[in-house]
Amino acid sequence: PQPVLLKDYAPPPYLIDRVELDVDVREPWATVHARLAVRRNPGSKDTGRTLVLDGEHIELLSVAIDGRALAASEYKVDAQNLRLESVPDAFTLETRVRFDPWKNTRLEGFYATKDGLFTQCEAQGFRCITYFVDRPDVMAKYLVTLHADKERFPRLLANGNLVASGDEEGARHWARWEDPFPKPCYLYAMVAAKLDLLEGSFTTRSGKNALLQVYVEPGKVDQAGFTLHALKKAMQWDESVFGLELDLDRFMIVAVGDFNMGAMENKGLNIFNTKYVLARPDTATDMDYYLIDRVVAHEYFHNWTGNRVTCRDWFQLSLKEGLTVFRDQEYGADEYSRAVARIQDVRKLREVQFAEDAGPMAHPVRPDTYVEINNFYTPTVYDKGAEVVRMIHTIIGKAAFRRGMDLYFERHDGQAVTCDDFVRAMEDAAKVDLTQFRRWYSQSGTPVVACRGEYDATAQKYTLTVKQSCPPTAGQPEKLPFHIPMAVGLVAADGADMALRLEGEPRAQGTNRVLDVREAEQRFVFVDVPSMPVPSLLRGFSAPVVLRSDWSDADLTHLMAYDSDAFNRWEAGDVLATRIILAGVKAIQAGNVPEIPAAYIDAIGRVLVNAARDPAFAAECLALPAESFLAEQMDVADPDAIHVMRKRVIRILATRYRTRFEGAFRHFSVPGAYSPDAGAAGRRALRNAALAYLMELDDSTARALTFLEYRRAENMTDTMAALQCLANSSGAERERALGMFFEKWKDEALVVDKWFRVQATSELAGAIDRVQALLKHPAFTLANPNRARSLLFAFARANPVHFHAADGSGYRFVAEQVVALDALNPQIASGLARSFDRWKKYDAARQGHARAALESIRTRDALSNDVREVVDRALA
Ligand code: B3K
Ligand code: ZN
Repeated sequence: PQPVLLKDYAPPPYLIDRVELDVDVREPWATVHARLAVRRNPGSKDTGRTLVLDGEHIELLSVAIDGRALAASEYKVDAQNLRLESVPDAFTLETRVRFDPWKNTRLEGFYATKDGLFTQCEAQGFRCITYFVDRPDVMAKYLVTLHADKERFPRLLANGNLVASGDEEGARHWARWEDPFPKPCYLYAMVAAKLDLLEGSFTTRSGKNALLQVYVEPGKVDQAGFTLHALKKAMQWDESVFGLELDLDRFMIVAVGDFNMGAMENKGLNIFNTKYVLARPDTATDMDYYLIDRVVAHEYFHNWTGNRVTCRDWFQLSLKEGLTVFRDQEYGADEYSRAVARIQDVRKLREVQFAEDAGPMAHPVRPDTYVEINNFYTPTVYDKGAEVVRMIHTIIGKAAFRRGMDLYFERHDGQAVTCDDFVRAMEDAAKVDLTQFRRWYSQSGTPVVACRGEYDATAQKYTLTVKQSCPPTAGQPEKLPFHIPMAVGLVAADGADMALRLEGEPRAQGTNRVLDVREAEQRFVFVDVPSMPVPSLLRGFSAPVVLRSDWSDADLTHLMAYDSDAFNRWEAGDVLATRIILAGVKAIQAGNVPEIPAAYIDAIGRVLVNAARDPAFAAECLALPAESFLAEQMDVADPDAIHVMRKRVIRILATRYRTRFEGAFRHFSVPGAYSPDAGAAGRRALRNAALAYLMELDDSTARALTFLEYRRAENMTDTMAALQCLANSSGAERERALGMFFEKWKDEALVVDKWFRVQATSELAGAIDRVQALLKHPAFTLANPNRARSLLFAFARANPVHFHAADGSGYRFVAEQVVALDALNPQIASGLARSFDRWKKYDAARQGHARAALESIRTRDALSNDVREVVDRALA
């Protein structure tokens, strides 16, 4: 297949203003009758008279123009398109198609699951429902009528408002929905299913009463309450922070167990993976609750950033995704702990997005080419895209950012626009020039910012020299300097922030300020600096860059203790831990005994002593950098030595502070009824971090403590924390706990997913054999994406020491599963194939095994475009 290029964008020659669908469900068929109001696009330069519609996996039954049925000779149809020659300037096009939703294992378009039929149209699934001009710059108003068996499919839902419904012959019924807002077809949704319902309401600030509905599989309403609560919080937040309110009379969330991703923001009818809807204290962890809150907010926020203002083309995906992630991050920061939320988001960005940006799938936030658009719903488009929006916020400030958002909606409501339109609204509202800043949208790769500080005691000056560079990435050998907002402070020996005055300024301006780094090399001279400071750089992680600085270990422990920026207090510890582990890895490789500086051990001791001030933050400080992150820091990654050294640090800390960890485990218990709020979750996080340290000693006392905890735990957070420790331990408690867990939860799919995951990520020897055995477990199926993720993705992404086994067994196994999955569901298969992204980071022998595994995928015929693009790029 030919790649699609951004530079080839042209407006559509024909527009569709109105869509009437009549959908009839009668197993095995869904029959769709579409009436489309089509007209020439006055904005198109194309003067041809051919209308090309997209359509895949559907069988064309009839075509008519303005009521006249066309003969087969009057159109051309193939596996991708329906072509009509010499069409009028404006006309009504009618088509009838049918397809079998029960055979749709791709979970794209309209597909059947155990409780009924659901849609997923983004990015290009609508073409699997009817013939259409399937691109986001074609926006239409929809009127949809659904017909189905009443007993089997009691709920008939589509976007917008219910306008009529009734019974019809053969024990069937129908419902008609009208969406008053024009929308791109990727936001289309319909559901015909048997579901239970939880309802609520929300009065918007302009006084409109909106009906809120959460639909879940029968018997699960007791797990839907938190989602309804989160939806109301998100509605409230968007009104108060951005002045945005719901524009519909009704907002629906439907949960489905078979879903390719997290959730989907279809207008007025969001469809969610059950993982981001269902929660009860005994089935969901604190992290599950937190993610539900963020995802519900994210999808709701899309109603304005994505739906009211949408993307002109798929290269602009970050226009809605980067902006909406930024919005859900801010929501999370306001609802929970800002510092902890930021630490977690940055950890993920650096573990996953930085690796993507350094690998074969590297692409700009606004990609300029793709083969399969579904491969570009990436950490770069989402999370780096959010960082780019955050940098604009940092550069122009909160008030100007809000004016920019207002201007963006004023200009573009109801339109399909570009990332550049967004930046222009921000520029115009703030009266700043973001010309250079726009390079963040077009250049891929993670910039490296190297800082060197020099103190001149006589002149009382501190000079910070900042050099930026960006490594070459796929298709981009050279980069131009970025505009980088760098938030900094200078920390004095007593721990206080110094007043900051740059040379040439009349007076000091606060103790925390944002430097505009624009050149390849730039100097910032601070004056009136009374003593040698320790610089606190890139506070709050103000730009998505790799920061290098010449801090000593003592500088870092000073920042850990005193930095007024909480993120940088955590970051100093993370930098120091990374330094120690990487030095230890070198020592191990050279056959020496690694050393751990006493200053670091003492600093962790202080974290424990002060933990009560902010338990959630302390828990983050106790979590060492991930193995995957450490691997990225090496020229040739050594997964075994990283694993050994990282564990050694944990064990040394556990031995040294055993009493303190035991004390923390007892002290930070959470009495009373379970609540997922930040305070209670933070105490549990600390307590369970302490337990994990103790279990690293893997002696009988620790195992007994953990097993007891496993049995007495009353919520899933504590249960899973204990089970995870036991799954990594060699004692007999392991099998007992795993057996008890499965027996108790075998009917709760999301909990069974946890059971698979905890085994797939176990670091014990023989992991791969156990994973292979679990493939044959009666509860395992490749057809359910959550289940596939819980076993296969967990192994390939979160068990580095076994995935990268030196004999290549991990690679071979995952390659086989990519092929097996591809036959069912290309999107999920291609996600798994991306586990090979960083294969060139490893030694020659591992590279040989990885290459062979990738080749074994590539030589299969009937490979999907999704997997082919990923594998071709990896092998290029
Ligand atoms: N917009 C959807 C993602 C669609 C993915 C298509 N492969 C969910 C979200 O970002 O909110
Ligand atoms: Zn989104």
